[in-house]
Amino acid sequence: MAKKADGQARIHDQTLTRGNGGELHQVAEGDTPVLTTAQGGPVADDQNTLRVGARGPSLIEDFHFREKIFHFDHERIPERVVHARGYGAHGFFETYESLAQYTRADVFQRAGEKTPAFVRFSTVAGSKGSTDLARDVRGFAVKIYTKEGNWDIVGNNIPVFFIQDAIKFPDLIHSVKPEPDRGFPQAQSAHDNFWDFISLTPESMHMIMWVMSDRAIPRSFRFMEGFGVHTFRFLNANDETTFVKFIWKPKLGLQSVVWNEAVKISGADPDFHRRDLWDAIQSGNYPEWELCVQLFDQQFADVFDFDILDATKIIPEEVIKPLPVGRLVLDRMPENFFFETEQVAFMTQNVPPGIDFSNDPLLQGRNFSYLDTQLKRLGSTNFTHLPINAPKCPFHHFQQDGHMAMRNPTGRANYQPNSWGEGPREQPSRGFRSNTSVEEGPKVRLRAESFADHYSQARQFYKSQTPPEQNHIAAAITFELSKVETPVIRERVVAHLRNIDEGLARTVGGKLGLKKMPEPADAAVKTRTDLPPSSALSIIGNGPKSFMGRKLGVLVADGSDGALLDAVQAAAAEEGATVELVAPKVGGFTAADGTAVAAKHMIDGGPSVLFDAVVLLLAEDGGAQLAKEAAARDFVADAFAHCKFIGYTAGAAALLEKAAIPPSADEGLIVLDSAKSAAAFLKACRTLRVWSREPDVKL
Ligand code: HDE
Repeated sequence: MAKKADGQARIHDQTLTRGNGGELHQVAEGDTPVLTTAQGGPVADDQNTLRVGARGPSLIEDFHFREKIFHFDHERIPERVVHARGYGAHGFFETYESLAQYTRADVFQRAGEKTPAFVRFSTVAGSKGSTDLARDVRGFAVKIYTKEGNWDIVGNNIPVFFIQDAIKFPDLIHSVKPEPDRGFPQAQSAHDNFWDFISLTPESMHMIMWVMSDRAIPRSFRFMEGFGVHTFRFLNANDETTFVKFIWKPKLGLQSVVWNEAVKISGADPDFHRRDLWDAIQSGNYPEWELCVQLFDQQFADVFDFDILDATKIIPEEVIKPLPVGRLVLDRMPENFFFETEQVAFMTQNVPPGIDFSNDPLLQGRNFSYLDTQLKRLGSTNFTHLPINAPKCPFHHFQQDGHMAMRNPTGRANYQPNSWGEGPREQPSRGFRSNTSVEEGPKVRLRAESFADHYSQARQFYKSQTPPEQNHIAAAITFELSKVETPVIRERVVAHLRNIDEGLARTVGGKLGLKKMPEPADAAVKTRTDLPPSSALSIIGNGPKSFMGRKLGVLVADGSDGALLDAVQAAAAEEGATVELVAPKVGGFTAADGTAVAAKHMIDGGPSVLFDAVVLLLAEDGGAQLAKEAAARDFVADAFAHCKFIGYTAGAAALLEKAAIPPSADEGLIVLDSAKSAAAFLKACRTLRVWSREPDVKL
């Protein structure tokens, strides 16, 4: 009998018997628990409603039916107003060294200590059921269950944001969500409302460079960075403060897909990112990130080129080197998606003693919003009673009652001070203390002048990209604006681009077919051209050092060389990569030596966009046969167009020819004829893509 963690048993081995009407009933026997109503009453028949005669009307007296349908009708809770689509996993955070010098946060005191954590990754704009590969920012929300309360770093995979003040958030989100009159497009920023808002909001320009870059189409949650975005504060035991920014760096390096691939993945596997995380954790390949901090003091803040309270700015890693302080490992999937991932409630205001906020107006607004949203979504002030949200350290307070109260406070005292000697008391020495910075000034609605430069870091980001990445940014903006139906909006965006990079503006303007370039947008502060490129900003420059954690798709058919397949699989295992076989039939194929081998996908269900590199392991007959099949030709043509490494046997010649790929087109096409060549191929795959091919494929 399979047991669930909560002690309930799953029903799987019941006896089948025939009911009165001849239909099959499953009857509990032996250890199998008896099906009951929610009130615990045993159920005799779960197949038929109570009715008058076999063909008569149903009776409202049927409390079992009524309860079952009532509960079903209320299964959905409101989806998150943003970040609705997400996927989570459990793990732990391990502290490298004591950071007592900077913070008294308990989680940073002892080297080697492991603290439980839960992470939820998400897209922002799409509904709960939207595709994983939408062009979008990814949420990267981490809850660390420290011994002094939950610490949530509710971050994104992009270190800056669209707006500088929280009051603009509803406008931003309204503009990107489906347009209200027509109810579309879903999970897309490529439409008039979004670009209208953006073109009228110059502070968004730095973020726009990031979301139009490949950062917005990651290959996997496992291969993306996470950022706390805002400046926070550390407070040590003496209440001395240090400013801090948080960055998660993936152990397996950065990787994204290309846009044409993203579009096709959305069709082939809308759950691509979920499945990837699930597969990795279930197979024991636990994803890992290093937590890095950028630490600085007021003196640095005073001289830095930009305002450290402005969430549209980064502090380049070359200016303040990120210091690794711990690692996050995800090693367990939730047992139930709804119970944990859907009900988890992250809140920026969840900080333990030793961590505090800065005056970033975006962060201050968020600290208000996240508590509010939990009540709407989870329906009760008691959402902290849910196991996923409850602290794992002891907690005592006098909050009581409310909807769905799950705790049973005992004793007479539900207030303090009290004369009964009961209940918890404050502890000034251990408790949370805010930093004591002196704040004064007139009550105003005013954006600081130090927030006024909207283009310099946008330019720095663009200039820090490799040529293929710059091309992708231009292509993405062109694509998005091509979906914008109002010409003046397109022109306004190009006018902003002129303040970022003239070449980029001209490329986009040219590809859009603008008759005449617009004047550069009015800028409050002239774009700085002296900011040095930052190599940390490029994905290609921060890719993996091996093919570890990546997936190889091997196209096989009857007659394929089994020994060579073994060699490819061994070489992939050596790299730490996984292999999936794609065959004309999912039942598998018969290798040249007569062995029957099972496949994971049939060709239609396993297009090459699902893999990081592919092998065409075909005998001559198999190659000739597949050359006639559109799905097989697409498999090869897409792998080539997406600049992937392609290993192939001589038998694949006909297929390559039909897919219009010259066999020795470039160094990414590698002949496989021995175990040695298989190993060399897998080694070549480490660079992931043959970017030199891209100008020729002209996607
Ligand atoms: Fe959020 N955001 N946000 N956000 N956010 C929410 O809280 C909000 C912002 C982020 O996996 C909501 O529980 C405001 C920046 C993540 O459950 C809501 C502002 C960053 C998640 C909310 C921002 C984020 C959310 C909706 C402008 C990156 C998903 C559901 C000031 C640093 C967490 C919920 C999860 C979710 C408000 C801006 C990250 C409505 C008002 C900047 C990763 O409270």
